[in-house]
Amino acid sequence: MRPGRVIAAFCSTLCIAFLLAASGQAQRPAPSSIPTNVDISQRHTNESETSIAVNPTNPQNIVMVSNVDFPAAGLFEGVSFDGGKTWTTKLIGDNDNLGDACCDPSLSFDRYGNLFLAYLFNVENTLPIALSTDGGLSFNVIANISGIAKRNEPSGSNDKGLFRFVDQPTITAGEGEVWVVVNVGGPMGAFGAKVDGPGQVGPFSTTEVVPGTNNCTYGDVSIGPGGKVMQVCTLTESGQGGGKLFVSVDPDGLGPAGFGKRVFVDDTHIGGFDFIPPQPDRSVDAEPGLAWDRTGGPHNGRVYIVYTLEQNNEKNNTDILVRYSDDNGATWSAPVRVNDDATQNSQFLPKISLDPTTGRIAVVWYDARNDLGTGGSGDTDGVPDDDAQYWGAFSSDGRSFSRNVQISAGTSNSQDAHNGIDYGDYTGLSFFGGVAALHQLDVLTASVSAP
Ligand SMILES: [Ca+2]
Ligand SMILES: [Ca+2]
Ligand SMILES: [Ca+2]
Ligand SMILES: [Ca+2]
Repeated sequence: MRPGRVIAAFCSTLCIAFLLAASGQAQRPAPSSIPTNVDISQRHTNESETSIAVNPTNPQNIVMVSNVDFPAAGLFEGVSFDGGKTWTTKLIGDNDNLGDACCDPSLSFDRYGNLFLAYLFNVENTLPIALSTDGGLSFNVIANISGIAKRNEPSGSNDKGLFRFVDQPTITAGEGEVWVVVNVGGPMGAFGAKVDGPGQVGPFSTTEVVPGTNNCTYGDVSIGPGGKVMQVCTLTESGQGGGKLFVSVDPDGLGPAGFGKRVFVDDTHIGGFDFIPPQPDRSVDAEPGLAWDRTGGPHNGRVYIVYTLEQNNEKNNTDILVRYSDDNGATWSAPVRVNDDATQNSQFLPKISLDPTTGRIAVVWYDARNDLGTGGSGDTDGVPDDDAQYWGAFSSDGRSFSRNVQISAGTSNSQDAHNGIDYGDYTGLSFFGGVAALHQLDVLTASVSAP
């Protein structure tokens, strides 16, 4: 969660009596092409900032974790073993063995069926990492990183740089590694550990500040072929005027080389807190995401980046763009606009996921295209561009995308979310076996089959 969460948490405690299901503003019956939306939590309160992961050793096993507005300590978790039809649900991190979880969950399965969870505590400025080896039914904290150790010394082995704060961790596993990046109070910190099998995770012994990332945040991390690692972040972490995307690569993963020189990708015109009509209180950042193809397929080694672009600064016509690199991030393709609407409305909070069985990518985002302020299924209030739906598209190469599909059955807005942070700062997506499992604001999940 971006800075401001203390105020948001305070508000959500006060506002609890007013909480309503956010997506209850559905208007006409949804067109039949819209996939089935499942309310996992059945909670009255709103869940935002979801992570979702499909178990590659059993794709019927799907796990999602999200923020909750109440209680103050806790994350909501849903676990399915039937491909998302039915869910076992509970609160975790509510002062259980995961401690007092605040927010910002990030999930990743690896090919051994290990499920990693990174999140933030309510109070402590440390970075907890939890592991589940039973498909998400139970977790244990396997690391609690408290500072940046000297390179190649175990985290916490000296006292250099206890974190002033930690924000928006992202965890990913693959190629016998698990990596997490997190804003560590200015720059991005990156931490990796070796993974040898189910439950066999080494210490997070590679700890470093990514060079050139001061005030660069709200990013993502991806593992490429052979275990190299890329992180992306957006500079600056505040304001509306600009957000420059930079990527950095550690060419040997857990090996001795560190992250190299940063590479500029684009100026998104979206600052760390850019206010747009559908997210007028919380604001949005460009929310860049990475997906690296290590399938061995035709585009093996291609890394994709998704982000939000504001076409003209503070005009609120934001779009979802994808580029790709075939040279480990040194150069990037021209951008492709993924949203295929003809409006000037806002698209925001994109997420990307690569199907490890095919190498295809899925991209999803919030989309206000159907809110022209003239009523109808995409407009709750007669005001243009303040209501959004959830949309998505697929691609096999990052050059062209499928026709966009509406995913959410309903239409919602930041007011109806009754959430201290509107729609939140991100959503969840996991693409596996031709099916994209995703989770959006307030408990709706959907599985979309790629065309
Ligand atoms: Ca390295
Ligand atoms: Ca802007
Ligand atoms: Ca737009
Ligand atoms: Ca409207």
